[in-house]
Amino acid sequence: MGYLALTGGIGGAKLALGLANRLGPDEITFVVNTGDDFEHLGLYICPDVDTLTYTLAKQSNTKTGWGRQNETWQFMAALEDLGGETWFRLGDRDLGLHVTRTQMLNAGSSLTEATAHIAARFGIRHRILPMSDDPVRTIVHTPDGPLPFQHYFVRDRCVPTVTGFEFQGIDDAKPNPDILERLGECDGIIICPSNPFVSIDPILNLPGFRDALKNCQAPVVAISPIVGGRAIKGPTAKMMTELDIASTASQVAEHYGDLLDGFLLDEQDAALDGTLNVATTVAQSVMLTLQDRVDLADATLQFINTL
Ligand code: FO1
Repeated sequence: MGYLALTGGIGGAKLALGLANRLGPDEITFVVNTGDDFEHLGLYICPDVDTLTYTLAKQSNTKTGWGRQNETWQFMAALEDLGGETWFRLGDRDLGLHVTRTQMLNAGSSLTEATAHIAARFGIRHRILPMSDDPVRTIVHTPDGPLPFQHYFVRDRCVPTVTGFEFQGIDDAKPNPDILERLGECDGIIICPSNPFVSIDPILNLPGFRDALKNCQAPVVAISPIVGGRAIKGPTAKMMTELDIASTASQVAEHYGDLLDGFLLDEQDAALDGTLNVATTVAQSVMLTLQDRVDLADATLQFINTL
């Protein structure tokens, strides 16, 4: 049956590409966070789904980690001239994807259907499953009040102090049924090196998801997004500090708790190997090249097969 990989954001997409290089479309399915999604300029934007789509299509802007390569910005320039909102950058080619998805959703397609259509048009054969077809919106709580995720992450550049998170709509959101049926017969679940709070927790907190994970026989392995006390990319370490949690790999393992059967540490945290409440292994988890992504995928799969 193969593996399920839970991912969100740029770090997760990097490992996803390594896994997709190693495993065929029937051997691994990608479950993507949709808590970052928002309606903007009349468009339904799904950043983590799109980051993974562009990454698997090898069309992502590897400098920013999001959006497309070879992009042009005429739409943004025209919007600027007209006094529109340009804090969230939408490239001209990227815009084609958002318009297509928004049209499909307005015509009654599910997010899963729209995502599958777009992935197929990019020639991606692996399944990209939104965590749910129901809307879930991550809200970041700050001393100055709640912020929708993209306002925190992009408009305010992760500057506000985080005091907590809320996943609006999650109590009424059903996990994607395609995922639950796969959970029952998969060989392993990989929690990619994504932000545990805003990329993975929205998936884990879907009603019934955590229990389904616990009940499935397959081992669950997470790759630490924290290396040597720092996040490779994004606000994970800053969030942990602001939440009074030490920004260490061991605290990430603690955060996932008894869900994990294994935890992969970067070489810089090798001293932690064997000291946590969960089985650990050590590998290079900083992914600069495609080979690094494939090597980390290999290390992850080897590790899972020992559990
Ligand atoms: N991230 C930014 O930091 N600035 C942007 O202008 C921006 C635009 C954008 C457009 C489409 C898209 O799919 C992602 C985009 N992102 C941008 C990334 C987005 O904020 C994601 O939520 C992050 O990748 C974290 O998951």
